[in-house]
Amino acid sequence: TAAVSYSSLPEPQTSPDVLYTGLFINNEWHKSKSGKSFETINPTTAKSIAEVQSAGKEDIDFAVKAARQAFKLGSPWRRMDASDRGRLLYRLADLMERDQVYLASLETLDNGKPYSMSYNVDLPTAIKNLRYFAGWADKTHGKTIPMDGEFFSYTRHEPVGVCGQIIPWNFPILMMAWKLGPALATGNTIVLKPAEQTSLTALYIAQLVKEAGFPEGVVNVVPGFGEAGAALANHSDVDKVAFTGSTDVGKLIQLASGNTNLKRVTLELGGKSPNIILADTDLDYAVETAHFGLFFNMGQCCCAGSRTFVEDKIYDEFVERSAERAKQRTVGNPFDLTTEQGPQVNEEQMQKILGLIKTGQDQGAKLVAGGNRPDGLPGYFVQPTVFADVNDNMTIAREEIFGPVQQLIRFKQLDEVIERANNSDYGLAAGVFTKDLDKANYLVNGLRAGTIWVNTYNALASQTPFGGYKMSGHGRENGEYALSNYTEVKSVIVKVPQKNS
Ligand code: TXE
Repeated sequence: TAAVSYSSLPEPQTSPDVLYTGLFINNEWHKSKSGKSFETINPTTAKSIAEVQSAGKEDIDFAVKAARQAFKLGSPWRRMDASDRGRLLYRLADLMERDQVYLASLETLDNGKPYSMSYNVDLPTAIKNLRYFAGWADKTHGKTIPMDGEFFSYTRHEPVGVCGQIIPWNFPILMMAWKLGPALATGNTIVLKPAEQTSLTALYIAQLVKEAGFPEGVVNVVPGFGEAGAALANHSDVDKVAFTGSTDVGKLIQLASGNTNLKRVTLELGGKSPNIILADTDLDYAVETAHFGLFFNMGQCCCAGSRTFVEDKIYDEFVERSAERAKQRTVGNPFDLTTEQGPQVNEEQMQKILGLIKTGQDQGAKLVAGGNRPDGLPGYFVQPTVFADVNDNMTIAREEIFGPVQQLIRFKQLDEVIERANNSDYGLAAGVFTKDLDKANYLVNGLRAGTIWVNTYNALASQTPFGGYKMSGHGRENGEYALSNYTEVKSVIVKVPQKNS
């Protein structure tokens, strides 16, 4: 996307060493107290890469204690100048840049995404994100307020405290950066749980946190399954949980907060985003951008444009060109620099996607490209798949597929398409393609989603907030707005002998 800086591509390390597989607590590596571990699988080959320690409830307790200790009044972290918190974040970003080839290679090995993407997109955007929030560290502050009465009042923006951060597997490094940046810039301490499918890069970055010089206990990284996430969400000494993942688990996290200490909760959940293509648009560009809007990252994007609404007049042509483009998409070894599409993250996701493709066919949608696993590839690959003649009520138009499956839906009128686009439990993102400014603005105002792209898709950057309406979650990541998710506002009111203007 335009937001990404493309650099030349150095050769990947196709079998990067796995250096860290433990629990990172208090800047040290630990084994799980239960002795349990789990395999992390290479989705390209379906073979095991390494054994990772599996955090249980006792390990979460230990990590939360470390984070609480680091947050104590008078601790090195609490007494540090805000500008120095920023410097540590800049240093972490520099170390990630130093190790960009290694980290991008490890991400590709563990997640399956093309190395060209992990090197050119995931790493640079994560690094920029940390730098963006590093800059905020000493630039976010409260206000002095002309309060009625003989008082002087001001606000302090204080860190929330110990933050649990539970992240998914689709952008492991980037989601980690989105969570660490604003939390550390504002002075919180962290217990972060990576997704069980993709722990390796988070663990390597944990070691970089130590190398950068963060005091012990400020960032703790605990690999493990949902059980470990649930222990964080239910922990009474955790002040906030930030979660990115499925809507079902998001609901559990909010319930856990209500059942325990009403910890603050921010959620970034699923989507079924509409991408609306009007007949006046540049057809070649719209076909290519809608393709990218859905197939990027193997379709494993919460904001994927997975309901492509195409105006009646150009519908047939759009279907034909989209199917053609999908058939040309290169699928294979993600370390091959010409590969556009690697495997899905694991077998479970692949099976879920294949099941939904079957449902689409059973419910009468017309398969115009793909539909199966490609021949001759051992990993969890799914062919780039396109459905035409999709109706709003079909399962494939309602449920998040999270795979390389495009739904092309016909519409005639603007009013009608706004209503149909909004007829979803989700509201994460939407796209609009038109040359008519009035129509674009009408759609922008009518669509209920946290991000609206006009004549582009998937353009994301650190400066611009991202988050959902409705069941896509609440709270915003990125941008100045993200800071408020990690601060409490304290009003301080001081009696003065005589107030003057
Ligand atoms: O998600 P989970 P899964 C969607 C997508 C995908 C579906 C299922 O549709 O097909 O969710 O994916 C942790 N308490 N998205 O099963 O389970 C888990 O260990 C606390 C959209 O992978 O939500 C992992 O770290 N935590 C999405 C994280 O939650 C729990 C990205 C996400 O896993 C937990 C990923 C519990 N009870 C999937 N159970 C997006 N919004 O980008 C699991 N976890």
